[in-house]
Amino acid sequence: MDGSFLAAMPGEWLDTIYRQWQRSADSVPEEWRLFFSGFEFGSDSTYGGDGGFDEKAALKLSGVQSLIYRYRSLGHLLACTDPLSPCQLFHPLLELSTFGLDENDLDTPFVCRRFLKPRATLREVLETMRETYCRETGVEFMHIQEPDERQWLIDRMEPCRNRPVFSIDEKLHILEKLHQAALFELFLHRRFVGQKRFSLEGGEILIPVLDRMVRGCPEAGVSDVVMGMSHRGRLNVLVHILRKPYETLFAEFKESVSLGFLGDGDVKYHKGHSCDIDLDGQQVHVTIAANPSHLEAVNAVVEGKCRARQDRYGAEGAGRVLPVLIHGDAAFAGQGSVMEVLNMSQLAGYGTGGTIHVVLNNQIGFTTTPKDSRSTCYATDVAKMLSCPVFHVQGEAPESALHAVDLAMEYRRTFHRDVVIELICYRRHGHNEGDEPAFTQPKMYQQIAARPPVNRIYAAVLAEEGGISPDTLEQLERRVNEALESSFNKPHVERQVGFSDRWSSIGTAYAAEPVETAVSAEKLVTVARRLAVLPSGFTPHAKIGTLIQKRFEAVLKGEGVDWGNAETLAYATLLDQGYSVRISGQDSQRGTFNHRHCVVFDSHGERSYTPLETVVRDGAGFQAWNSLLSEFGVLGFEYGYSLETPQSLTLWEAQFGDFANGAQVVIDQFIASGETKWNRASGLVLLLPHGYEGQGAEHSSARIERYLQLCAAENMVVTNPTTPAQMFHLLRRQMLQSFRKPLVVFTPKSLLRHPDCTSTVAQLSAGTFQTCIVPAGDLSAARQILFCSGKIYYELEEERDRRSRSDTVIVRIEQLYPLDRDAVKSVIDLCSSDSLLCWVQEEPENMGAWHYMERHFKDLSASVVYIGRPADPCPAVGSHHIHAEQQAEILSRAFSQLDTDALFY
Ligand SMILES: Cc1ncc(C[n+]2csc(CCOP(=O)(O)OP(=O)(O)O)c2C)c(N)n1
Repeated sequence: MDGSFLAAMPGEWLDTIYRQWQRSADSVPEEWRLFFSGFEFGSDSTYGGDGGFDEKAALKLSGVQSLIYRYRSLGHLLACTDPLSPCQLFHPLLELSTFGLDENDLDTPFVCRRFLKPRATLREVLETMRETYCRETGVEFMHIQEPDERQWLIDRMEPCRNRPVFSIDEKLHILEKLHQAALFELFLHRRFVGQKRFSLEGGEILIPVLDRMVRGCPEAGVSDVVMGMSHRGRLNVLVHILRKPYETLFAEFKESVSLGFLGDGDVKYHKGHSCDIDLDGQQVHVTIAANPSHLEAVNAVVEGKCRARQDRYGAEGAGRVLPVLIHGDAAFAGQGSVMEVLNMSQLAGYGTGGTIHVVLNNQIGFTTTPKDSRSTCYATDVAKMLSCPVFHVQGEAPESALHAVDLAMEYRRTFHRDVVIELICYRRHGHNEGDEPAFTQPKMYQQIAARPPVNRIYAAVLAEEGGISPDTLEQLERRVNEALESSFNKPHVERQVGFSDRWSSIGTAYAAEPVETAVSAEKLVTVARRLAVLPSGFTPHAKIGTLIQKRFEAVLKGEGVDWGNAETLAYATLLDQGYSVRISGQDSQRGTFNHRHCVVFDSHGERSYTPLETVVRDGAGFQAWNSLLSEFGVLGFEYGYSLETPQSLTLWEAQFGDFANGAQVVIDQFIASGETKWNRASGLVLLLPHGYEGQGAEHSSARIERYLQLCAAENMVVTNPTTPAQMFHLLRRQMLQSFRKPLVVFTPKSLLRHPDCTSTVAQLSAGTFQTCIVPAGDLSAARQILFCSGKIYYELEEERDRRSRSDTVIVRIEQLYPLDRDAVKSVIDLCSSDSLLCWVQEEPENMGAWHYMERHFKDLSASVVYIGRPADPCPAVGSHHIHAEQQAEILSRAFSQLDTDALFY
């Protein structure tokens, strides 16, 4: 605070905050506390002798206070954390002269506020600060705005100078872990020459770090650890942390192992694993999520998995389940999904009680060095958005790293917030072992080649410290090598992968048989009545009150059940049967198009009420969350949630289906292919608003074509239902069928309020989801059949009635994949051979379901005319007027096709 700043402050305000400080120092911000204490000290008539004011002494005192503050804030800039660079000894902001101090002040005692001692010499202060913040651990924590959290950290770092004393046993354990990490890589290198393993060498410290975390679980009250990481060092983590037997991994290298399931499988360094570890009688379940190559994409999945487990454990869940994410430095700084997931940390619908992030900073990403890959000082800077501590630890200082782990575990447990540990190390080889890093980083790799591995460095440190015999040290290394050698020829035990525990009762194969999804009218009335009752004194917005009543009346009357009503009844009846339901997405509580209103708000306050919670059975729950404005992160999260919850309907809703494109990675690499790669099923539902209503390029198409392109081997189900009853049965089917496959639902927008788009209670209380809707009647009498899917059906129907075209039959394909080929075939077989067959769609020819359906029609030897918009790089036009013309043209073509040979282009 300089003089000009103070001069600009309103005197009255300054006076008020000064009085406030006098009453309670802690009630004002820290900078003001320091300022006022310096001010009073300076005005203390007893200081400086003779009742006079010693300005010089006051400035020195305030300099010492500033120095303490500055080292806590910026001491990390002098921390010696990079094994490849000499330690930095100077920083202009941390020089004594910057604080108006010099060497002559070193032995002067000063009064110190908020320091270890109330009085200390400058030398003691400086030593404490430098040892704590400028050795192997740099800490960023003064951006945290909670004074308690800062003080909490200070109290745990400064007394031990961030370097606690470890017992001999602990040191030997650390060395054993380092030997395991290092010797395992050497072993793989020797035994499986030329095979990719994404070696951890250079970053072996990761193993004792994770080991410490897992061992700290019982004390932290953690029973489950859910981890996510990419390729680097993953094999090492699998065997040494997840306890995957060496022989199983070796069998994978020898390719002498079956996948344990039918499917495509995945490379070794993407596979998941889990184990139960007994730690002095306490069980800790540790699991690592399978992940695809796309860096950082697994983060949200891990968070979703954790949250599902936490929800299962109830109130103590957040404490019991620990999410741990391991990142590469380039990926952490570069991938946007990192920020999306960090942003979930404190949100009621997505938080997991704090994630521990470990950034394995090997100072390179493939061949790119930090100067080309980030604009920030640290690879971890994005994490500071959370006001959480960041520990930067030298990658050859295992004891310091373990101290950071202990702090991180305790911090998370105390404050339920994220925490970051950056391990600054190097990568001994190229990106993979076949790559030559000297092509691009010749100097760096000369330096690395000359560097002894960390297990040797630490063994030498222990030898020098004494207290451990050379024999003991040697034996330790020998034991580690023997374990590797003896496992090489050991037969491995095949392990069933996937569909265990909560999944054991779930079928693995898709089955097309209709599922009993109907609900009796009596039951529907009972649940609808319950949904219509609001708590006493609760006054919703008048329109919402009416909507709630109308929904109930429709069920009582047995007709006029609209989309929102049917969807709500589907959830309610599933909840009533003991299933849980979780829906999340942007504005999903109300529904982007105002149709859901599953959470209602009191007009006289902030109170909200969720009627569906009243029909929940014991042990289940209903959750509806308005999500953060992210598709990639949230869809990944919900996919992760669905992996843990086979008996829960998990739904993600896109604001407009178009925006799911931001989550394409999750769709391609998890949803569509997760089961064939990893044998992990998901019953996740994607609700994707779709339909051409003249809203322009990005509010029209959910890109039906993209989902259909991803479909094969019955990996997922893609639907385009056209009636509320169909939606009701479809959602219920998702839980009641014997298997779980992701379900894509193209949901309507204008149909939500279309007068013809209603269903009767009879349609909910009988029948099931119809994959294809063929109107009753004699097909052979039809002159033309219009096949279509989705909302265009209503426009075709209206046009048909307007033109009195009883010669035309409209067939709706409600489930696009797996296609009910028999149903389509029987339409083709039953109609006359002279009938004209058309496919009508709103989407441009290169989009929508046309090319997909064309293939099926060809297989059925049916010649089908395309009617729809011409091919276009853009899904829809921007002008409402042109949209209406195009729409009219499609309808006109659909009903004039019999009289013309021309296609609509
Ligand atoms: C999204 C994405 N882009 C590119 C790649 C290709 N790729 C694999 S590893 C890697 C380097 C990652 O660097 P870093 O995060 O520092 O981890 P490291 O490999 O150095 O441990 C790259 C670019 C990928 N797998 N995923």
